[in-house]
Amino acid sequence: MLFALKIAEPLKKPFLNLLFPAHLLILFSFFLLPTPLRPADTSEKANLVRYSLEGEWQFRAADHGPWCKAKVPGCVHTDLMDNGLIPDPFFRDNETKVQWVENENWEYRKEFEIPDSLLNKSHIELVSKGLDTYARVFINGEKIAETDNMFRGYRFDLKPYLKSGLNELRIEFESPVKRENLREAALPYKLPGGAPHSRKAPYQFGWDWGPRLVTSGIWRPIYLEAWDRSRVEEVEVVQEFKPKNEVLLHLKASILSDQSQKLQIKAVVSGKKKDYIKTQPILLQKGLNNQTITLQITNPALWWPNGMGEQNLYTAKILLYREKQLLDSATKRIGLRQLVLEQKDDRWGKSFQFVVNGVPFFAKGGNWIPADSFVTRVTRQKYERLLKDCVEANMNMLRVWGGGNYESPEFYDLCDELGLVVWQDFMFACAMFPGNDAFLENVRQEAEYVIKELRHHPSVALWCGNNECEEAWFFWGWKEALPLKVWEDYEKIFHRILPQAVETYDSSRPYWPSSPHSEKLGDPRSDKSGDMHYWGIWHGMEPFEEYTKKFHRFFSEFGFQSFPLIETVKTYTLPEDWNITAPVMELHQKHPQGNKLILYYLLDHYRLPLDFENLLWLSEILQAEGMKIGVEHWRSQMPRTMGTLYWQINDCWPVASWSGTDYYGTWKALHFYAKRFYSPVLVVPLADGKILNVYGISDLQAPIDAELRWSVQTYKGEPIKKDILRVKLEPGKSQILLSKPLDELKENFGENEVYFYCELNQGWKNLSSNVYHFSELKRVSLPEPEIKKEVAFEGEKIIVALDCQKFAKNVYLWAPGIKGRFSENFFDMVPGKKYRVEFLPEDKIKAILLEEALKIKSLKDTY
Ligand code: BMA
Repeated sequence: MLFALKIAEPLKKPFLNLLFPAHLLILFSFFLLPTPLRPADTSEKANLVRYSLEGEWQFRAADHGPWCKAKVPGCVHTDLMDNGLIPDPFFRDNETKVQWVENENWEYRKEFEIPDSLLNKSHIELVSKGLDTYARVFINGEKIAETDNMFRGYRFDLKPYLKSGLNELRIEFESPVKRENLREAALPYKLPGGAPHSRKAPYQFGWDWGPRLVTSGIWRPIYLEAWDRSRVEEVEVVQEFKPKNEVLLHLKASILSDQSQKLQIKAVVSGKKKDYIKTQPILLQKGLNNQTITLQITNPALWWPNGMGEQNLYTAKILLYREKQLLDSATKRIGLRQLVLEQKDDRWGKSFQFVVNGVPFFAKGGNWIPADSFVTRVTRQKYERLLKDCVEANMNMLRVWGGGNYESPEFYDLCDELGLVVWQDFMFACAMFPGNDAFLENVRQEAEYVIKELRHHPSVALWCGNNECEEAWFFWGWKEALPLKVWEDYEKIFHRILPQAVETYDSSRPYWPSSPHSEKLGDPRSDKSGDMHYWGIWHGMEPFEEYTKKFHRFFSEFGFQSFPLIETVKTYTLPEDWNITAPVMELHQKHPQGNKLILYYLLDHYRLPLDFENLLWLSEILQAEGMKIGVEHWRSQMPRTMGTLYWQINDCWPVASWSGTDYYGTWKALHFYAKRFYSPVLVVPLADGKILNVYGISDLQAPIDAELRWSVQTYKGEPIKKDILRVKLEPGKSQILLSKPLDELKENFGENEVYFYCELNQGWKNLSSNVYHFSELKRVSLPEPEIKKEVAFEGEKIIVALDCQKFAKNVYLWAPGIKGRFSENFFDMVPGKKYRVEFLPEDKIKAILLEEALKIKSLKDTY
């Protein structure tokens, strides 16, 4: 929930002659050399050719200053940084020093030579996949287009404007803030939200975890396409599941033709084992033509979410021929699966669960925000690392939150490959929007474009209208403060335009108007149906235990903040900033009450840490423990609750936030905890009044026989009692394996003297283990655990073997100076057990180096 959008006042901009001193003029003048164009995609010898316009461009503050070197795709902030013209906005308080950038108009240009072979083509078009945001496009000085939506792709006819030899493409970007203000001034009332009149990533305007960095630029691919006669405009692949293990694939091609003509169309679907091919003649009329080719796939290899089976993928290709000559082709990678959102009446209200290939599954994951304030810096490697880390934490679903961007194609490709189901919001968050015709048409076209871009991805499960706009209207005082017209405009967008777009372009996927939302409009907090954002904890200052009193059907948001660890804090601070109330640390805390809330909760559970570094560290444990309470309770309640997506997976800059992995991808305690609380088989001790229930929860698809071992021990290491039980865990179920009165378990010991430990094993394999504390840990005098460690190579792997004499809470391993991560961290150790942790180095290292650098601490060492 966004209680206060912090919108920083722009600082005065420095004089532009300071920004562009004369010596830079000379320095940058050699960039004026034109770049010869090369075909971007030479693998296919089709008539249609594509020429990339990416790479080196020039930019300047519009109308003045020298042209400087720019990188496309990119944005004005990264270009200014690369030219040394602004400091890194992430360092210390530099964010405040670069605010002037948003008030400038910027222009980008590129000169390129056109080969005659290209000019001879009957059609030459400029294709842009993203211009951020208010752009005017000029070719050889002539204005050919104006755009006002960063989320839409555009195609412009260039044929009439291009000439032989040198051409110039120039794109002007008007200050988004100025244009937003103009649009705002045209309405008699002020709409709530960051920049509701602009179709531009909302988080750029500042969020409660993100800086205000309102940028401009050519942020997605841009290229020329030249073709004759005909091209494939679009392919939709519709799956029809048949009995007897068959799927009919309907490849619906839209083909553009500049004349009446007879061509050949070929459809090819390729799986791992087999290709399915069909060729047929096609009679085209001038204009857009639709043709469907159906292929029958036998014994389909299905696509499954992570943890449920393989992520089998097929490619579906449409090729267009004129006699032997390939004119154009289009390929989509798909996965064969039935993935539905099931909402059926049941004894608690109405279910809200995802069902894949007939199997319901508990959604385990979190909310994804853009991985950088400047998303053009996010490489495929960065996506891959973050998403693989989600898989490693046993997640199967991510929500792409509506205040960021529609993610780049790599993101969805990786989700397809890794089995991460995507809950996709449309990009509307915590705001109300205008309802004039131009805005509505812009939204309609955006939805059409985005749906067509993403609909072939098997990972995408659902389209959701917005983030918290319905909730805000009914619960944040907006309904009372704003005219009814604002709600009518809301209904136009979220109850008409967007669902219609989903119905028209992607009818097999569900549309959900808002997150949160329930069966009854205006009741987004219902625990009977729909999804829920539960923020009583954190924003509402309720204790963590409140989670265990909530039984909503699907938690699409809940969360708690923490600081990043000292290594990350060092990247944006100087030693003089190392205090959470120092101005730089406060600037990197965007929630107005954030630091207070962390301390408020911390004092309930833990002793005050020794120093700054330990406070950062302990805040992560506090956060992780909070999330653990929620998730373990909700998993124990399945099938009443069928999903937990915590807020939030990642960060867009180094900051105190709700994230489980920080800006650099470093796992916070939460991500390690998630790996455990999202494990496919989970053992959970949960107190219910005076009884301790031990739940066994299985997300597996077959029953398993396991062994439940439990014990009560003193923190000092004396065993009190223990037992072993044989249990059968049913697939997709949560069951109580053991119930005992708390008093009986702890006997005559004080509640701060003993703890309860349990584990589920299958043969030698430990499936899950857990600890229950009878008291808050601040009341427990934790003993010195006497941890022994040994570092050794096992084959290629570097393993740290550990054991302890006495109970150890939140054992933490780190190795200063060595890049890499431990497979487990922030874990508890009980005496008598051996622990093995793998070190995953970023570069090859010798075990001895790790042994020398390895450090270990636990909760005991923080106070
Ligand atoms: C959620 C999100 C964001 C916000 C977060 C923390 O509701 O939708 O708006 O960043 O809460 O306040």
